[in-house]
Amino acid sequence: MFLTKGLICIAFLALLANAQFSPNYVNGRNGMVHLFEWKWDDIAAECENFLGPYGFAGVQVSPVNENAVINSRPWWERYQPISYKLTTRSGNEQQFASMVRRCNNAGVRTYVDVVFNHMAANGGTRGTGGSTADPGSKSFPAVPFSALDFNPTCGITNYNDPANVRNCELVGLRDLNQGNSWVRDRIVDFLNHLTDLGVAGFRVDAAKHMWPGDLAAIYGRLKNLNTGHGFSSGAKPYIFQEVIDLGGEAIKKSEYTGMGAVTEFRHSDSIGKVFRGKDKLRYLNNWGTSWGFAASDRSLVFVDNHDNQRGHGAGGADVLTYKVPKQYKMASAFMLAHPFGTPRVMSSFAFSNPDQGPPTTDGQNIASPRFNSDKSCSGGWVCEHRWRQIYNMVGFRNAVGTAQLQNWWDNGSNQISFSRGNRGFVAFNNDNYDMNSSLQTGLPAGSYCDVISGQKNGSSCSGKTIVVGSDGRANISIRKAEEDGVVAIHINAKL
Ligand code: ARE
Ligand code: CA
Repeated sequence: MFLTKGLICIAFLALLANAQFSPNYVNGRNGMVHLFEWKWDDIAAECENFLGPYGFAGVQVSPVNENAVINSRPWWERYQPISYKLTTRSGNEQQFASMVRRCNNAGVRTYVDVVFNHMAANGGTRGTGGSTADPGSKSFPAVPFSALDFNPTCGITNYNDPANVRNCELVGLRDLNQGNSWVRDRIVDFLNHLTDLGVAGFRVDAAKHMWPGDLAAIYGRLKNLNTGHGFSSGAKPYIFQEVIDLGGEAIKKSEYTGMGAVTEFRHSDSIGKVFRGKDKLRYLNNWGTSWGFAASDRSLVFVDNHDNQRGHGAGGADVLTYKVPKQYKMASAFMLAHPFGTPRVMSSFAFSNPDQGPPTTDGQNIASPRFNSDKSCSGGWVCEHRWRQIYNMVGFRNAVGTAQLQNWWDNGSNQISFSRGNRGFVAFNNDNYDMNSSLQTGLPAGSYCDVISGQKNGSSCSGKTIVVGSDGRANISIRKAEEDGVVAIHINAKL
């Protein structure tokens, strides 16, 4: 009894020592973007040409390891691993390594979506790196894994039974046994190889479907980040685990928050309901753990992700996506202006069919995004991160830094405003009537450029100019018919 308690205690301390909750961003930067299905060469260029200059701190990339080639080339083939060779439709290992280097040089950290709960499902016999496999007999020779490395065949049918969720197959994907030492070694080698290449952390796919104890053992063996890429010595990979916990199931995110952050799906769900008008904006005055979210440093927050924007995962009618741009930009601006959590911006390709893969040149090879003169994308890429209302809010977040949320105001309904100390101010109108109020901005007197409607260019502003008086107040007007339902000013946008 005593011995067991002692062991548990030691295990817990070891776990704490290895816990990693910091995204390892370069100082002064904030905000991650998921460049879903982009090619490595294109991401490298994006880090240099756009993400670095506009203050983005990180990029989450699609799975890097070899996946099953599925005939119609749906996006989701990348969640069916064939091996841990770093060859996918996004590029090969050399291209990935070069991308990570170039992004780190531009001040942008890389986070890899790592899939190690399972391998490919039946039918996934040919890999993007030329390897072959036979999922039917659980044979993946390019790792190698054989039937001994997998859990017995059963399907996930009951989210109220943790053993069923963790030991059975998610939608038929061959379920690895992370309790097996050979399996653990292969996973640890894979993750440590990525760390050697200079990545800053991992999104752990399907973490809910793995035992927390197995994950703790794996995380405990991860290398420190590569100091040759500018990380401080002793820094650990940032870990954010995909645990969908909207309540009502047996598995709780609290089983995972001791080891890393979790993807906070309640944030996505709640922000969607609020900005769709199903909840009042004034209720946002206690945004954070009161809404059932995990602690701020354990919450990776987002408006939508690659699953729920297309009805996969915990997708539902309330999720906001690029298809409802006004509300989407308002919700994104709120997420980026508010101090809660580690925000991730989704960057999508346009789709009508939820299975549809990214734009290609020939049905097989992924096409590069094309850029318009206003910085937006074309060629099938939506590039929400290149929408002025979104990238300028990343700039806002960097400008306000750690300043406290102050000067909360609301009209009792759907008009709200707040400041971040004396460094930034933001106001929203989601009411069905105009907003026109004198509000406390917390900012020093002067003229400021609204970074939502425009851009500061030298001493002029291409959008609305907001004049803050010596008492810190400004007249804020957002008409209901305006393109955007939000205005934002900050200290770096002073004219
Ligand atoms: C595809 C086909 C399936 C087919 C399978 C095998 O769509 O019809 O059976 O291949 O041939 C993604 C896609 C899947 C796709 C899979 C493999 O979304 O459609 O299957 O790739 O190619 C649960 C999990 C959560 C998971 C979501 C999607 O808990 O981990 O389902 N999300 C991650 C990724 C996905 C990815 C995978 C996991 C697999 O983000 O992109 O799948 O690697 C409740 C529960 C949730 C549950 C949800 C949906 O809300 O609380 O936990 O999410 O229901 O079941
Ligand atoms: Ca599992």
